[in-house]
Amino acid sequence: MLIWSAPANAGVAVPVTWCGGSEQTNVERADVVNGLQIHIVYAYASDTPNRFPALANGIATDIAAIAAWFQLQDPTRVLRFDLAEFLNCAEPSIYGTLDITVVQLPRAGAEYQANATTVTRVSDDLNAMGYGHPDKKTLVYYDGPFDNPTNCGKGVTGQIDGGKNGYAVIFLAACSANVGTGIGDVALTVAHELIHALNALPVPFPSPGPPNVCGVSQGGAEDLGHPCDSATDIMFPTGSPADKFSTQVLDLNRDDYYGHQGAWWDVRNSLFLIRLDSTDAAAPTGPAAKRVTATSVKRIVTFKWPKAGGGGLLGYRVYTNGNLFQTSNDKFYTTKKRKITIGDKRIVPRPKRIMELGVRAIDKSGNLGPLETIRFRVGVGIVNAKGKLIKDTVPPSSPKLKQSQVLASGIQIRWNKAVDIGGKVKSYRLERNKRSFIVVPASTRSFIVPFDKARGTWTVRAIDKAKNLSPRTQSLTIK
Ligand SMILES: [Ca+2]
Ligand SMILES: [Ca+2]
Ligand SMILES: [Ca+2]
Ligand SMILES: [Ca+2]
Repeated sequence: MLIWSAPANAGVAVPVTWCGGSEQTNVERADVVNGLQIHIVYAYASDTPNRFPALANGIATDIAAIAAWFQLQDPTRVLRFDLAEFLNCAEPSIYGTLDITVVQLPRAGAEYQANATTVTRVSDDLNAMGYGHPDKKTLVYYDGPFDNPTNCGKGVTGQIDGGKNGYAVIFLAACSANVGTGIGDVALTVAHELIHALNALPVPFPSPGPPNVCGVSQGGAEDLGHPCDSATDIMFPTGSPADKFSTQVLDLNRDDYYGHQGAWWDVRNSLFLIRLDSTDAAAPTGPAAKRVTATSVKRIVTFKWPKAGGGGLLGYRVYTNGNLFQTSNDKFYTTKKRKITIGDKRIVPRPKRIMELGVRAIDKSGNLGPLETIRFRVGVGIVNAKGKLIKDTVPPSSPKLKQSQVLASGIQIRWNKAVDIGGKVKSYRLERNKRSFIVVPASTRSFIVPFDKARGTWTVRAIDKAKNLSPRTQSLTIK
């Protein structure tokens, strides 16, 4: 468990040595922090030198300075960063253990350099490599050519959850040379873009909205994404290399984007912030992996899971093929249900296709329980990484009743065979008034009910080897 505490010298840059040393990896390290978090990527164009070894300590120093400043602005909150476990690390600051991944981008710098498309291209390429997890915002230090020397970064607003749009990108080529000083425009820009990425000041706003956003009235362009009332606000549209954290504030007067009273999104509620005012630092337990399961009928998939433990449970986050099942611009996605059905215009489960389904519990302080995922082959069952069936969870199709016949010995109920895509039909269950009357082997597809027992409503269900029961046939009522 990590202990978060306000540094005594908050607001002053303290050099941090990154514990990874020269270690570089382009895949994320195992998570050690429970909660929605910010992951850092250093990404360089394929024809640009990798400067990460020279920048690593500076990135960690800047992040530590940002966190210290943030906590000074609001002692009840601090940004939650993705940390990793590094052995034999002597650095006392937890920011020495930031999980920073190093990615050589697939394209040459010329393809990233246009200001209008840099963020899209960089994030698309990182998403294709597996970044952009729904529980993470991604802070990218982009190193490569960039054609707007006055734009040091961009944070994407419009989405409060993490995921494939949850990016803040720093354009190192346009920033001044003070990366890693913990002061000056680079660290301030990182803070500014991260706050945007936590969805600060997304347009449009309800009316009334934030009172101080830039507009024609302030003598500037119609820039509703920033406050214009004071250059000391961290979200002021422009900065200078001489700016310092000690003179910057998080939402002057607390009326525009942080801790305000308005009806629009408040960054202070972001679950990417650790609640230092909460006594609940424990992650939920469960849901138990063994009982996370899915089944399907035709093209409707039902995904279900057992209850998680731990106090203050907010609900469950559900993922389909690596994306949140639902997203919203003004709510973090959770459901209190323990089952969802998938199959509409948005997601069409096709028979035999594999879907990856995941679930994890989240509590009111933003602590996340373990992520449990299964791979489900529609119409078949749960499969392993190679696609091999490990648990048949899907019942056979429903058999169809045929015309029954009156014989000398009784009434013969007849049905057509059912199909089980992943396995085999093992038997049929003849039911009277929805209760089992007899189970017969799969080779049998008729049964003669003696006249004295024939009164009632009759249905048939198929059973597969895993004992899954099909839906009922249409019914036959004998009076
Ligand atoms: Ca990680
Ligand atoms: Ca304000
Ligand atoms: Ca908890
Ligand atoms: Ca089956």
